[in-house]
Amino acid sequence: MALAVQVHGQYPLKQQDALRDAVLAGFSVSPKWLPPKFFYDRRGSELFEAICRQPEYYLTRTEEQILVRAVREIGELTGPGADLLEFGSGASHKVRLLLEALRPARYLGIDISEDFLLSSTRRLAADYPWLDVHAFCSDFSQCAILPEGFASEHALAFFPGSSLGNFTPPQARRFLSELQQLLPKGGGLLIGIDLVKDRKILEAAYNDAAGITAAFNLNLLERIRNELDSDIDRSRFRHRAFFNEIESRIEMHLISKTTQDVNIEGRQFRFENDESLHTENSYKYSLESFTALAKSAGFEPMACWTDLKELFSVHYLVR
Ligand code: AVI
Repeated sequence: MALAVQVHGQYPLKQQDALRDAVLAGFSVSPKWLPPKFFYDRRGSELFEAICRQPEYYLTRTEEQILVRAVREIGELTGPGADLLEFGSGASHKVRLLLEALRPARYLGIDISEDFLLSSTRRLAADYPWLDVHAFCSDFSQCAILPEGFASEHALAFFPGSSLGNFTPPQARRFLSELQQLLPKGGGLLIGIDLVKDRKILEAAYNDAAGITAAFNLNLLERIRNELDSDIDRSRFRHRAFFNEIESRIEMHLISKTTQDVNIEGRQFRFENDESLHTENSYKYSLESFTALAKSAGFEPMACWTDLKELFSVHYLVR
């Protein structure tokens, strides 16, 4: 019976150092940019959970509907007793849809947001006393690794939410091939991928009427102000998100409302009026382009499920 969560490895990360290095580097180039992994402090993780409940953000509910429909088939494909490894586990909501049908031997939640990871896995352990629950705080955008002893024989990696879309295509290929090498022969990857669609639907999802995505984007500046020595002021920026059709990605930016100088760790950075800080890409794939990517990383596509409108897809790939 699982009474507690076993915490592994890299925990705690030196996130403050990583944030400082990324801000100093990203603000020194033109166009200015920051990697999206820094969205996820506790407040950012909570805002992301709120985004997932917005009516415009079809991704979460569509993926959940697909998983509910496909779970029995997934269980037949994977069989019981696996190590279930969830990358970017966040609130560990979606995995709950799989647990009863998959009956894994162990669950490992992997996330960059330390306290969020711990509270979510603790709740999971309390709700599923038969499950052996583990937590691994890790920045898998740098390198996909696992605590020792995991995925040695029977493993299923779960990477829901189209989080792969936040990697550039070369980063996505590298991550998939690292993951492929971590899995035992016959090990599987169950992955959610958002699909290219009408620009209106895509842009609405990243510009919800309640302003939650805007708050999520602007929280990055709050985080810089709180964690670094900085006077950056979120009220002097606005949220912008649009679909870049050529690159097949939603881009999120923070736009400076004025010409301003921002101080960070003793250095000064000039933002011109309307200048952008590029904070996120969210790549959208076709079924064919994702399958080709997965194959190029060494995976064999075994099954794929979509909703009737083909908004979202879930793929089962094996090593
Ligand atoms: C986590 N990731 C897949 C989300 C996405 O849709 O790219 C993050 C997000 N950004 C804005 N809204 C949601």
